[in-house]
Amino acid sequence: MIIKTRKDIASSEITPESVYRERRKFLKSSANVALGAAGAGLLSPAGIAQTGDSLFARAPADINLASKPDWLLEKVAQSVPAPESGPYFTDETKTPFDDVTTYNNFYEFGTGKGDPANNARDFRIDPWSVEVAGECGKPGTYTLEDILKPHAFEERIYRLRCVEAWSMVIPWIGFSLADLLQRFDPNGNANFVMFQTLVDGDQMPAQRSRFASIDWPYQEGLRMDEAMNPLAMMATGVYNDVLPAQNGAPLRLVVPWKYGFKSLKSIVRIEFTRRMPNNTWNDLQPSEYGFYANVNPEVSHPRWTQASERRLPSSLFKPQRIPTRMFNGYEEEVASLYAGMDLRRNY
Ligand SMILES: Nc1nc2c(c(=O)[nH]1)N[C@H]1C(S)=C(S)[C@@H](COP(=O)(O)O)O[C@H]1N2
Ligand SMILES: [Mo]
Repeated sequence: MIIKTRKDIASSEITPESVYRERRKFLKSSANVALGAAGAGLLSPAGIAQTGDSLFARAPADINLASKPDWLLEKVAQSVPAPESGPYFTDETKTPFDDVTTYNNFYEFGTGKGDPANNARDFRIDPWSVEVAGECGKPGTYTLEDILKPHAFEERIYRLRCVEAWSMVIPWIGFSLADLLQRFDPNGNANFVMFQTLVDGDQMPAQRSRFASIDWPYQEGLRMDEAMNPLAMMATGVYNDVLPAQNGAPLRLVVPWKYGFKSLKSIVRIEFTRRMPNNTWNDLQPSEYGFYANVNPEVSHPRWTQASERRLPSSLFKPQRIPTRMFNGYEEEVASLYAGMDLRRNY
């Protein structure tokens, strides 16, 4: 049986990808010269952003990685599109590959939107391992291959809403986080699960900076029932390829109903905990970034409204302001997780 998949008509295939990227690179670097000065973001009182987003901070697009393991490429190539009928698909216009991979938040590589793409060129994901710890039956150190091998990959097209009020539509490749967590036999005390990003000052320049105000590792947690919701995804690819370093290679969370900062990149540690874990943004500015961080148009950030968002690509000349939806449009899937909770208090 021959099935025509969405992959067959991916825009990245209409122009050969390398040609497409080279052309964009050229256009963009000319634009940067003219507009670069406008790209410096607004620092918050704490001296660190979630800044208001900077419009022009861009870098050349690339798949930034020292190498891609063959077995991973093969698995990614075998991924199938998720059914269009459910929440794993949207027919909203996808944010182009180039924007997805050059407009990033990944503070380990710098706070500018273009810094991750520029500073992560030779990022190494081979070898990679993940430590699993805490309230579970199968703690230990697992190689990336141990982690990924048993799972069939699928492509899911999700909205990503950053707390800074911009958003994208991204075709991720991966699988439900629940399927991974179950393999470690979380026990009855596992009320939360906590994730940590790699700490490696050799590869991540902001981690060796004396000025970084983040207490590395970057860490985020989810309540166990949130983590087990099938919408929560472990992603390992984007746009039919492995993840570029700037998007969180080789393994990242995608929690589409929450602000982007919960979707932690380049995971090296997973811990099941009894108590609510600390998390990076909440530690920095508790009044601005809560543990839950559910997308909610009715609860403003202290310094800006969350009622609408700038959908990328967007420019000064062709702005795309759209209303923000409750739980980022995934209300049907996740609202029941918060039944009876005051979402104004639990922001
Ligand atoms: N380790 C780590 N993970 C991170 C971040 C970060 O700075 N460090 N930024 C977060 C924020 S604020 C957002 S909006 C998303 C952005 O993901 P993207 O660059 O793939 O679009 O990554 C999240 N994950
Ligand atoms: Mo974000």
